[in-house]
Amino acid sequence: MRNNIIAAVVISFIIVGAMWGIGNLLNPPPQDNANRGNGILLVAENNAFNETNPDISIKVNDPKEITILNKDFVRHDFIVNQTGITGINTSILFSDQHFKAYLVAQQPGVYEYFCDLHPTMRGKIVATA
Ligand SMILES: [Cu+2]
Repeated sequence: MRNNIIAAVVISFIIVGAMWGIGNLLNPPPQDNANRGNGILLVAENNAFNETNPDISIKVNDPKEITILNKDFVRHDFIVNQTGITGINTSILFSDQHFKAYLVAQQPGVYEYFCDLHPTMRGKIVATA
């Protein structure tokens, strides 16, 4: 009887472990994907994007995949809303949520990205022809 209980517990651990492993294979965390190809990863943490709110360079009419990942304890969002570039609004991202979009500029220029909740979280998107 006691051995049966121990066996059941051990088997449960093995099953849960296997499911976790399979789940990670099928749906890898976004960090693993974001730097593949020409994608951009912006991590919101400590009230900044990638620590320094870096400039993002793109080419006009050349869509660039962008992933915004909230690794913070507080909520963030990510907004682009100017004429000449396709708008992005992630809405509120809670901890560990991410959002994928494409940056697409129709006209050369310097645009702004920002978090609506934190005035220090803003940076530039530089679109060249
Ligand atoms: Cu924010």
